[in-house]
Amino acid sequence: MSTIERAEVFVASPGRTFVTLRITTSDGVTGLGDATLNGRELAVASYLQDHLVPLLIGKDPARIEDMWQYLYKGAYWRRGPVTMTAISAVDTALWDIKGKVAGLPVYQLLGGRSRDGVMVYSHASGTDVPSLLDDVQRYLDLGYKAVRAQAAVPDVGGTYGVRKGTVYEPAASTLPDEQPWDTEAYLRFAPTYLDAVRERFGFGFHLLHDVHHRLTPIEAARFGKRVEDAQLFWMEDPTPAENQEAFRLIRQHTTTPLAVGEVLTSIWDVQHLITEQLIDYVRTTVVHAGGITHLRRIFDLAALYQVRTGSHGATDLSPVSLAAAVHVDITVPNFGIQEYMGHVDETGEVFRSGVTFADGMLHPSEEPGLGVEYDEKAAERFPYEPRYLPVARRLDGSVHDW
Ligand code: CS2
Ligand code: MG
Repeated sequence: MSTIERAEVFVASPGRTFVTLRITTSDGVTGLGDATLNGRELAVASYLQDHLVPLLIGKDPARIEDMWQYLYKGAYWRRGPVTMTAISAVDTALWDIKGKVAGLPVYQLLGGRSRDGVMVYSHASGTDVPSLLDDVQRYLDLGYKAVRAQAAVPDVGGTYGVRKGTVYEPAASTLPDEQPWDTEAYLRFAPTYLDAVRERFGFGFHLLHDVHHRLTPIEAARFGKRVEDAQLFWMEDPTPAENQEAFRLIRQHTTTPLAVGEVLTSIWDVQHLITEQLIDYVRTTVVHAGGITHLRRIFDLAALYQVRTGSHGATDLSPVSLAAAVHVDITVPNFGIQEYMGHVDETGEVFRSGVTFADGMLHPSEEPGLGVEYDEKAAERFPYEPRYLPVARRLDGSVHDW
């Protein structure tokens, strides 16, 4: 029987920071898992290196479900982003190995294709409405069928989601950048630029917007109602989702579809959002919600309630979890959309991925496993650079949700 012989944890910053787990079996088969948690990455690296790796050595890599249960129940202290990201990385690496041993791409192990490709959306942004409209045009010209729109709020410095130059990376400073936030200014301005996008480009593509946890439930209800004419594909993270009950209030006031889940890390964290149909899309990911094994559980629960998938896929998710996401997305019956920002060139020097983009869709590699290789020699050229995500403060100086 093949056993797990080695498990290595790599922390490097090729364009941005990624934590990568590589498991190697006694037969020399390797598997990769993404263990990146933007702004708290060393916590996961240590959880893996100091607590999980000693438990992996000598185990049967084929027993994926058993390993998941062993690491989840065996911790005693359950759930949360650090624990679940570490378990996700192990799970994903074992699926990669299983695919390589079987000589099949992972999606074939998950039931095969349900669709020809995985529709994606990217991030258009602007420091003002004209530059936002130019950016939307750019993505439509690239063939995207779905575009997210975010613009800076005039006279308020820190608006979420506005790219600086060619790359969007919010974790950009060695200490948290404190950004001002003015809810009323956002509520007055954001609907106007979403209307401007529809006025310029019409309704022949999907338009998305990320509120990024910034509103109270009643403010989110007001925003959702105001933007109904823009016919959004979704309004994302309208209010912090720890209070799942809040979405009932939003639901009572607006038909704008709701998308939640990128910061949620288990089926229990989205259970009521799904079973009470408080959301339309669930945004949980391979890298933060327990790997392929647990994410499929979440998506299967969602399918029972006609909630569709819409996994997070910003650049702080590595090419490993993006590849795994596409293998899951191409198979699930209730697929909705996949976020895809694309990674910078330096990232591609370290992660060689077989995922391809065409006609507004991503397509999985046909290589056995996930179809991603990690070049640790190249990674040595990009040593770890600690970075923090910003903190938002209201105009009175109190901390707000970033
Ligand atoms: C955002 C993320 O892509 C999104 O929907 O919410 O970019 C988020 O801000 C980052 O992943 C945080 O690191
Ligand atoms: Mg988001």
